[in-house]
Amino acid sequence: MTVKSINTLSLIKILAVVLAIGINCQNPTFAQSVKAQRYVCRVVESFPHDVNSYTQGLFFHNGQLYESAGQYGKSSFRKVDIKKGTALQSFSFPDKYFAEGSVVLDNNLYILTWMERVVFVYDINTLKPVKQFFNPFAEGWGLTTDGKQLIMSDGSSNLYFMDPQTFAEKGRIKVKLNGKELNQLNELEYIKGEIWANVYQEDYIVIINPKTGAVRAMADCKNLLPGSMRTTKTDVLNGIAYNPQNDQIYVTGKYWPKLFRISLTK
Ligand SMILES: [Ca+2]
Repeated sequence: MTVKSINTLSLIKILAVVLAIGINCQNPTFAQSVKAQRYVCRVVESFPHDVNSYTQGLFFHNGQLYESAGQYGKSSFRKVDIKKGTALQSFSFPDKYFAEGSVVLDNNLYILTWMERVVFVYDINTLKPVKQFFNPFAEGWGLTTDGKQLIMSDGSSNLYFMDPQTFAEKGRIKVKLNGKELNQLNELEYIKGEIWANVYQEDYIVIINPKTGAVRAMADCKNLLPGSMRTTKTDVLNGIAYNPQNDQIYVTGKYWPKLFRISLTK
């Protein structure tokens, strides 16, 4: 082998590596191998929360907190007095519906049902029914919006971007934590260009890149609700709401006696 041929071979190898890196940068698989930053949830302020609410959806609209709650025979939607933890206005669902995530987009309130495949739509100002959609997926879990599309979880590692006019799928991402698929994505909140998600039965929240599905960070929330406030009925962490009016984030859990305004620290 001549010196020239070695150089040519080396050049080809270098080009191949450069090309591979270039391709990987475009490839979502590469993006999903990012290692998640770790944060801890800290309580900034505590509020009372209805201990009988099996929290499924939590969000702010025009500075007002709203919550949907699940379980057959107990599902409800309420406009919440955050200082008292009581309902200013509310309605219940027929026993056959298990209400899930909820969100408002363009004054339409969307509420998912778990396995009934119905998506209820109401006027958020009057809480009067507007229409219903068929959920093309077998289950509905969490719901949020980026201001254009609805973003839905179904208990898998996928997040679906849904057309608010038709409830047809417009796209999806597969969520990966440290390169591995992350299942059981539950309540959602779109916060400043990222999707925050509860993971069912886990004490942490993940922060997801909506383009690649990569988890950019995870926040440990296991110390939020003190042991002294837990009973045999206390269920899992669930419910994230962002209030753009004060730039603050609120979280709670199913049958939790408290709702917390939180900050993340390293
Ligand atoms: Ca939410």
